[in-house]
Amino acid sequence: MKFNDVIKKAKNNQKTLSVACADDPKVMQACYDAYREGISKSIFVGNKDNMEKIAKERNIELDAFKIIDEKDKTKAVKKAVELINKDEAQFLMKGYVDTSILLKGVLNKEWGLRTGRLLSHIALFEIDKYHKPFIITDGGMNIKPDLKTKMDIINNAADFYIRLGVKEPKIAILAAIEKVNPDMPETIDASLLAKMSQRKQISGIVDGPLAFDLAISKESAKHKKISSPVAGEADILVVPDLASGNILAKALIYMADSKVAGIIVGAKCPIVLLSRSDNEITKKMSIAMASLG
Ligand code: COD
Repeated sequence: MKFNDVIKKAKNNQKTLSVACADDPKVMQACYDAYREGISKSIFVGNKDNMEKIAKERNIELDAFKIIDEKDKTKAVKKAVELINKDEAQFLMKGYVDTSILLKGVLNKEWGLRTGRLLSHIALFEIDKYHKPFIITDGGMNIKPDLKTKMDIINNAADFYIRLGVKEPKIAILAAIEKVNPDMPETIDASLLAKMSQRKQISGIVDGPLAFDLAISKESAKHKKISSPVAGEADILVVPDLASGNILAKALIYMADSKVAGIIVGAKCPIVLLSRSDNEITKKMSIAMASLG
C-alpha cells in the first residue's frame, strides 16, 4: 500500500488520537494538519497554558481539540493512557515528554497498555528505487533482540501488513551475507527463522540470511545464484539489532530521500513517537499509519 493509499484509508476510518504532553509546537501542528486533512481527531493532555501560547503563535484553532489540562508529565501520560483504556481515543502519541517516561507508562502493569505481546518499532518506507513500500524493523525499540524476540518482531510487522491487506508479506532477515557463518550469530538466527517459517511457526514468508542487496534486488539474487521467494520482493526487512536498523533507516532518509513513517506496535493501540528532525510528510504519515494499526 502506497503512502497516499494509507492516508486515504485513514481518512475513511477517522480515529481519535490521545496525545500525552501535547504542548509541543511540532506535535500540535502535526495533529492540526491531520485534523484539517480529515485523517484523525485529537485529544490533547498536557499544559493548557503552553498549548494556548503555541496555538496563538502558529494560528492553530484550539477549539478543534478536546483539552485535558495536566501540567505534571507523568500524570499527563497516565491520563492519556486512560483515554485509550476507556476507548475515548484509539491510538496514542508522544508529545513533549521523554520517551522513557511515556514507555514506562505504556508498560505499567496496573494501568498501562500491555497485551502480553512484545512492543516493537516498525518504520514504513517509500522510495523511488524500489517498486513497493517496505518496513524496516526493529530500529527503534528492542536493542539486541534474541531469537524469541525476533519471532515477535516478525509477527508484529507481519500482522500490521496483513491488516493493510498484504496477505502473505515477504520477510527478509538481513545479515551481511547469505550463507550461515557460525562466527556471525545473526546468520544462525536468520536460518532458524527461515526454518520456522517453513514450518508455519511464524507469520509471512520468511527467508534469511539475506544480504541487503539480495532482499531488494532480483538481479543480485540471480547473479549470486540464490533462489528465494523473498529475494527482490521483500515487504519487511528484519535487521539484526537496533543499531543496524537505525543506521540503515537514517541512511535511506538522508542519503536517498526516502519517505518514512514510524510507529510502535504490540501494545493495546499503536503509538506515534515522532523525533524533532521528522519532516511534515513523516509526521502526517506516522499519524495515518498508526490510525490503521
Ligand atoms: N515489549 C514488551 N514489554 C517490554 C518491552 C518490550 N519491547 N521492553 C520491556 N518490557 C517490559 C519488561 O518485560 C518488564 O516487565 C518492563 O517492561 C521493564 O523492562 P526493562 O527493565 O527491560 O525495560 P527498560 O525500562 O529498561 O527498557 C525498555 C526500553 C524500551 C526503554 C528500552 O528497551 C530502550 O531504551 N529501548 C531503546 C529505545 C531507544 O533508545 N530508541 C531510540 C532509537 S530512535
